[in-house]
Amino acid sequence: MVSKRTKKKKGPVKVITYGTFDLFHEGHRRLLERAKLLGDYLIVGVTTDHFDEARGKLNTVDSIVTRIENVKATGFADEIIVEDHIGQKIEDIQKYGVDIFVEGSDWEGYFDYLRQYCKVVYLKRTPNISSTQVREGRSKIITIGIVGTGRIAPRFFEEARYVSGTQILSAYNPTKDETADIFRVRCQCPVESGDYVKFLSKVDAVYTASPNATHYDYTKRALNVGKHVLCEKPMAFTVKESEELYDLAEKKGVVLMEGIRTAYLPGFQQLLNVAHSGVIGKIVDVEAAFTRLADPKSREMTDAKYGGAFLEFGSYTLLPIFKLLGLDFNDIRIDSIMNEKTGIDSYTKVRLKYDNAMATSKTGAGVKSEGQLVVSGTRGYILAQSPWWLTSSFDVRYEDADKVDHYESSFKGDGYRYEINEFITKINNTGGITYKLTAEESIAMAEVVERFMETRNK
Ligand code: C2G
Repeated sequence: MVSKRTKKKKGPVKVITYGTFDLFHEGHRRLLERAKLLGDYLIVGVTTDHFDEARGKLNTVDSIVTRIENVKATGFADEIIVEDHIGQKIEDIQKYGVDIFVEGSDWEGYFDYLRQYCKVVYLKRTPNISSTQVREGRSKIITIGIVGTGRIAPRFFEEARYVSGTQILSAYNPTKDETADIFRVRCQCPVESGDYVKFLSKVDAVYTASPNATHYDYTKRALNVGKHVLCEKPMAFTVKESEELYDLAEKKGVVLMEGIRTAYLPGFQQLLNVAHSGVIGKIVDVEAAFTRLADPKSREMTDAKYGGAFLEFGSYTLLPIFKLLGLDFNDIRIDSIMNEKTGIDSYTKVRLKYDNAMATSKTGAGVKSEGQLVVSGTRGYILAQSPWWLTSSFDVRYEDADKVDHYESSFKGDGYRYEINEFITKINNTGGITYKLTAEESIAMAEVVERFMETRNK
């Protein structure tokens, strides 16, 4: 029986709608205009960057402030709110006493679950206009060539599909070997061999995914002819080389980014922000570990000069250390256990001492340990469990063991899409160096790499 208390609501008819409203266009304007006409009072929810990232919208151009201003400027919204989490629509409808929920017809059916709270209306989407089109019209498609058709290349190729505004045109491999064939067939993408200069001439940017030893050279040659470069880690093996590459990129006015995937993940960014926010007090120690029992025949397990635990995985472990404690360490100690047969370091511990803090990087290739990141502070600590370098969650813990703040963040696919997105965004909008991994941080990594190689060679 329907209770007599379910009576008709008095007052103005309230309508609510949500969107990113990036690069505000006629489709958005018409949606808001028609939404307003459905009632007396229109509430517009504008999404935060963080929420958009979580739902897979990676390349929003305008800041939330601009997006809100643009909605406001239409004059249709009586109230503007911010949408930052899943499930918020249900809360808002009840909180604001909403009568009608409106969304464009591209969402047809998707929000039917809201019908138990209010009326749900899908308005016909304005044809032939979208933020993606405006974005792509504003900035031309950036073509990328992949250097090296090894294991990472196909994964990178697949991830690039999720970033709009870019297209992988071809790959380069010095010889027509088996990896080149596998890549060509799997990705349906041409592979050029032999002439690197010719390959470079056809693309705007390159992603260097060749063996470690060749990163510097391929990167330098690409920068020299004015190509943007996203280079796999480690980009260089000495401070001099690393500095030279960043200077060259600046001189040529192109973007150079070191491809340490973790640096660009929303979850890792959140972890850094939480650590810096003071909730764990002053940061006193950062311990980061990455170990892998890789195929004994693989390059990282056999290349005595450019493979081994530290050169393969050290970029990951140094990243949170430099991000959280900075670059002014005053002492460094490097210890390795060498594999006598292959000549690689199978286990390396790097200890850094700062004025009032310390850090440890533990890497293993053929030695297994707990792969975790622990950031210790004066009020609590952050624990990110393996695989923390593909950050999707972490905990903040305190003296009171019952009190745990758990953070979850979106992590999609292999995680390469976030660095590709940052790369494309930099090329299109701002140029220069990303704050997510600065040239100074990248050069400091090369410094530790250089010291490691000196220590190892002794
Ligand atoms: N829209 C439209 N016509 C277009 C483009 C967009 O009617 N040519 C509508 C969309 O259907 C949506 C609104 O404009 O209702 C905002 O679109 P976006 O900014 O793309 O936001 P969207 O990702 O659809 O966010 O919580 C977020 C919302 O659920 C939807």
